[in-house]
Amino acid sequence: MTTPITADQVEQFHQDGFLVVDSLFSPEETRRILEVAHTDPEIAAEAKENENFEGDGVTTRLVYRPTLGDNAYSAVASSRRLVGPMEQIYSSPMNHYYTLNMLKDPGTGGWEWHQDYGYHYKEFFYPHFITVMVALEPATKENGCLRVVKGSNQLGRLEHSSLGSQLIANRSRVDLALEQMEEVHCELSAGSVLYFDGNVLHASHPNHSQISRWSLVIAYAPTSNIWVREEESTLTKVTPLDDEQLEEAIRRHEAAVGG
Ligand SMILES: O=C(O)CCC(=O)C(=O)O
Repeated sequence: MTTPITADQVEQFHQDGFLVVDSLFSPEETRRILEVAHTDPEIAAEAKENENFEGDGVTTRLVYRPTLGDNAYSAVASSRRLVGPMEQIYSSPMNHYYTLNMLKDPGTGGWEWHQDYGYHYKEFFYPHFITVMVALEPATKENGCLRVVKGSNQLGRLEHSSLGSQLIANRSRVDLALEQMEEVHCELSAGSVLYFDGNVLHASHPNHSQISRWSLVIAYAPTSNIWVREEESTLTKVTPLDDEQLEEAIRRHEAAVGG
């Protein structure tokens, strides 16, 4: 199955800086990937606790993966279903930059307002940078769904400074953006996907509910973007996987974790 987005959706992405595509992955695929993640010893071993200070000091748990591998998360990251819309948006093949397993369990933390290109302009010449959130569980206001400022991609890159483990966008500019622009709570059903531009301001509240909100957060840049650091990049050009290859990769990972 391929899921091309329409020309209107491409335009909407460029205008608003984000786009939700509902049910890109089926409930069954999502359930299986979540189950793999729950039984994956690598997740338990590699989960980091970040302190993204938001006043209440709870930590944000995630696994950072700078490269693609033979696992279900990388297969999702490389799937044609997920990558096709980005190739349409940028009229370019895509490089994978990193994948995060975001482990937003009850009682874990959120993120202060930032732009992903606020971090990654150090690596990329152009602000052509895109992040994709794949909901493995429903994301709601209650469990700390992502909040975006609609149209904030038009502001360009704002100044960022360190706070705890995070870089945060200049507070007075964020306040002005929130005054002038609309804040959108991106509630997602499991299997739905949020694409957001590298310059979109985004944040999320801690998860104060009893319901977990695991997701994959995957960053890409079109291959036409220029890497500007001296050290070699871990960028990998994505060869899009068809549905059968995605299914096989999920099956291999299930077998590897004893599913
Ligand atoms: O998962 C979240 O709540 C936020 C993730 C995020 O802001 C990011 O990866 O840049």
